[in-house]
Amino acid sequence: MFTVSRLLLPVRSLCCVLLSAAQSARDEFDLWSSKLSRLQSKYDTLSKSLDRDFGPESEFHHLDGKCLELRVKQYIYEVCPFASSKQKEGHQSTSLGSWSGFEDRDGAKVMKFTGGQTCWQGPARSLTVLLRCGSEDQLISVEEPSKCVYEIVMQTPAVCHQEHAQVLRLNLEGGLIEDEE
Ligand code: MAN
Repeated sequence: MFTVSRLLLPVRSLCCVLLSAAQSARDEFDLWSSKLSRLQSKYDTLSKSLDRDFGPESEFHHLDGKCLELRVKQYIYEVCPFASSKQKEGHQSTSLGSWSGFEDRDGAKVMKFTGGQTCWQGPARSLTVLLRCGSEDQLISVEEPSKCVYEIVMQTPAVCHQEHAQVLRLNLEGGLIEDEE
């Protein structure tokens, strides 16, 4: 005998099949869309890094993401090349400026940080990092030649050239000769 419930049975199971197919399509969509956004953010990070100036031979690349510190008197100075700079005292942190790029000073490359915390009755703090050849990345000294204008000397192998190597070799050879005498 024909009943309405017998007719509804296949319709109900068809409905279940369709619902579960729709659910798995949604799950798959979510999975791929999260993979896509992860790839997008990796792509953004990489293309930002490619856009940045790490020097003609990428000699400054190893400093990206690195921060160097130096304690002078009550302050700790922090320089994060390509990012930020700070003057820290206890729990307080004062911005000395954000990365604004390399500049040329007297024929040498310097790192500039500008737009830091405004000085009382003075300018926005800014920092110039003077670069010297050295075997390790290290901050050497800090000065404030005028109020809230800072200068830090940093040594790094990134600025070492053939001439530096030659001077080292000559010094070493000189030392060896003296030792023999
Ligand atoms: C703080 C520090 C100093 C700066 C004065 C200016 O004490 O940031 O380096 O000279 O403020 O008022």
